[in-house]
Amino acid sequence: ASIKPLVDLTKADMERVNQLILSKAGSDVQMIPEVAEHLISSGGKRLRPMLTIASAALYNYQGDNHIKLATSVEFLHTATLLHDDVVDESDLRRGRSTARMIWGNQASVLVGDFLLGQAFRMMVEVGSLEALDVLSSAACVIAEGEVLQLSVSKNMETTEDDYLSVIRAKTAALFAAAAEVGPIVANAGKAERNALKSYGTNLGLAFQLVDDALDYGGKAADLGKNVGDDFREGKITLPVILAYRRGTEKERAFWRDAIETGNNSDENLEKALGLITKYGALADTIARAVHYGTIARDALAPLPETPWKSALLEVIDFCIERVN
Ligand code: 2DE
Ligand code: MG
Ligand code: MG
Ligand code: MG
Ligand code: MG
Repeated sequence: ASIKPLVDLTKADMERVNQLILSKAGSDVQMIPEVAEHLISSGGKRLRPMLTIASAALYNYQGDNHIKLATSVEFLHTATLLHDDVVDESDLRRGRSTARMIWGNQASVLVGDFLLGQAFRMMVEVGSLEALDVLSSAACVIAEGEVLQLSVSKNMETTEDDYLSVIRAKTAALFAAAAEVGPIVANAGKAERNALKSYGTNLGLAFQLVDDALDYGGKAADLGKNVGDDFREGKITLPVILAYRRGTEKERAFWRDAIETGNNSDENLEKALGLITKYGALADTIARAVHYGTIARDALAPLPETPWKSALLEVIDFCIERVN
């Protein structure tokens, strides 16, 4: 499966989005475009803004507001990444040093704040209170998800439900909002909004489940991030929850020592990977992603068969099969 049908269909609009991204990342304060462009021009997939463009096109939207909303969505995403790499103390993203490694944590947080402000200004320019509501609510929910994740970090008693609440908030909320604002600008009905919201939510859940599987099972060269970051951070993701639940008493003691006490040496990462493999925890994490992918697919079932719909359906499989 490929993202190419979506890339091809959104090409003309995404060129306009990219222009707007560069212009709205501008500032007389030189460090702002410098830091922002480091991340903006680092070869991200632009998946979320493409969802906005596609979900407006699905309902034959003819104006320009979807360009601004797609740009807002990408700015929200970029702001979260700048902040995320500070919170996670990450060194690598998209195969490059993170902004915080080059300019420091302070610059990363503050440039993220600038982009957040610009995102909201563009929403105001669009003038849809409904779109503003959906995107500003998503910003709050994302932050809540990160705080919830922080509050359960290094706690091996974290449940699968806790984990799902975290990823629903920190990742799925922005996918959902990106997809929902399309039908909103296109003045489609409530049922159409809900269909795209459900598609986005479930696609986002699948996306983060795969992200969490790749953090253990991926290759650094593909990922552009370090393998094992989540382990070193003591982040409790589904592969860990499943391996812990299925482990022997001795293995469970190992997990508590590694995650709760913080004995996260490379040797222990290897051991953790061994247990995750032993209990099929990556395969089952991917199976869960497939499950949410199916719900995303079902959400689009009522929509007419168009190239846009096919492209959005193919994105589901792309997100599940991706290696980065
Ligand atoms: C990705 O998780 C989650 C991203 C959300 C980050 C949001 C923050 C709050 P990962 P990777 C930090 C900021 C909120 C704003 C600006 C509204 O697994 O593996 O850490 O790509 O992602 O590092
Ligand atoms: Mg991170
Ligand atoms: Mg994070
Ligand atoms: Mg991750
Ligand atoms: Mg991470």
